[in-house]
Amino acid sequence: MEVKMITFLPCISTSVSTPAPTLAHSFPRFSHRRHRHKMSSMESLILQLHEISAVKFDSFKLKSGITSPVYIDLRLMISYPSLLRHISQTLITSIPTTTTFDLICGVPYTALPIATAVSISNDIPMVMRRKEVKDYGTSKAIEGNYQKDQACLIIEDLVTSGASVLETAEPLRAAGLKVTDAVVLIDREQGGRENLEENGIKLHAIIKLSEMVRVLRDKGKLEEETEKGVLRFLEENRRVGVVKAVEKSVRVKSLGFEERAKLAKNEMGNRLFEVMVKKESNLCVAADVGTAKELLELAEKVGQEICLLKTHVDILPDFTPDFGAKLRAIADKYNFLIFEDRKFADIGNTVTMQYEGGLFRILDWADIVNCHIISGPGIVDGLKLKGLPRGKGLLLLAEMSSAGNFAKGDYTAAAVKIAEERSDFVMGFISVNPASWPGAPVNPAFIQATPGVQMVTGGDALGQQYNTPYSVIYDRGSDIIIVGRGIIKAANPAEAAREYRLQGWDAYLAKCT
Ligand code: S5P
Repeated sequence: MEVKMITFLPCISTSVSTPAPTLAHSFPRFSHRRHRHKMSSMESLILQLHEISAVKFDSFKLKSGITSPVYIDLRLMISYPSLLRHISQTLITSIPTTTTFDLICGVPYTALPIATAVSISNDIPMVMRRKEVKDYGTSKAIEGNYQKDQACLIIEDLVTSGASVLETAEPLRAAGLKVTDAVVLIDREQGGRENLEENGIKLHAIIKLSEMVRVLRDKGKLEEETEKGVLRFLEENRRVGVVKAVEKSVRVKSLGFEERAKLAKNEMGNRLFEVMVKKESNLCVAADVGTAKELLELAEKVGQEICLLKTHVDILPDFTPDFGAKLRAIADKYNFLIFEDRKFADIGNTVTMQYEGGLFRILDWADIVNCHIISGPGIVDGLKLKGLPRGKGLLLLAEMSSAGNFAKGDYTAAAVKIAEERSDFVMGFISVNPASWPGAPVNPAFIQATPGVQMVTGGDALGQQYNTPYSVIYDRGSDIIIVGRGIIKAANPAEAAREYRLQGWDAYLAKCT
């Protein structure tokens, strides 16, 4: 392997701002001289990043699908310790003195070494946000020692839309920490600052992408054409980001669940909206426990917090014909609806029998069921034949949460069409990202319910993918969070359910204001 020799420009002094070991940290405000020092430090950082090829100029397809003339990969910095030290010192000394904090937290993964370097050289305690929450042991989303109401500064390497900073802020806030500031090495200037501001987080950026290209051009590292291309790209994409944010707020602001209840053509859809408003809950618990006995106990524990309880009745070895009546009594006591996640997928005639008969007699006790549309609209007509006269509702699986699934594009659009044509029985969808469906927003009479929800993003070993309550409700345009293991495996499911309910409801309120 070829080893490239790189000479780094001198690091800035590390002695200027080592804070006293008190709890709240802040750093001296910059004097004029410090400002000049900051400028040259920024320039030197830019040149070093360019030298190690952490910044590349070409045509790159980004995760979002857009083609960018610049690509930044800051993961490389861990191979250059003096650069990492330089970055961490520049980051921490650029925070204004008015900003005080007790702890720092790096956004996983790239900013973790930066945060660690800041923590060690400035004696500031650090906490760590887990990207994947274990479902064994302590199941903690935040690692480290902290106390409620302590202020936590978020450290990030690169901000585009600000989504990853928000994903880290959310579990920190859920754990009782205050998050009001984030410091980032590079701001791509594509709406991140505005998005974070809207969420109560002030962004302190060391390098703006536009400044970076100007410095590289001044230092002869970039052609004029390339500089212009990047600046043009930034200008166009900055606008896109802002317009999207505005569109989103206008769209979701318009209707709350109360108004949407009146639009629902399906009786059960109307009832569900009303339960949600009454209980201030958009939480559905996926009661995937081992026995009917445990399920009924769980329903008692979380009943107060939920609008829906979702069952998989075919996993209960101790199922008895009176299960439905027992669950119904608990549902009535706490005012929630029962959703049997049967995922029917057969032809119309067969599903009528599966719905009504067999061991489970789902039609007798479940308020809501769901189905795939793989077999065409006949499946919905079959279920409707049995369900509509009894006032039941149906959710169509328009998208799925598991990795590599095929429910997307035309398939999702077909589900919407089938629903529109049968809206007396179809009350909504199982969805993942309805805000991005073609023609979104979807008819607000339909309810969107989204599985794959935990306090932090991540997944399990079998392809499940998790998003946070905030991102599901606010960013992805859903209405209901469906939470299974995040609640049932928690040490205290009732408390966890309450936390999810509050987060889900706050995100809904944020959409409406
Ligand atoms: O696409 C889907 C659709 C559903 S209904 N992905 C899902 O995970 N589900 C269900 O949601 C799944 O069957 C399970 O009951 C629940 C998710 O559970 P968790 O433990 O991963 O939160």
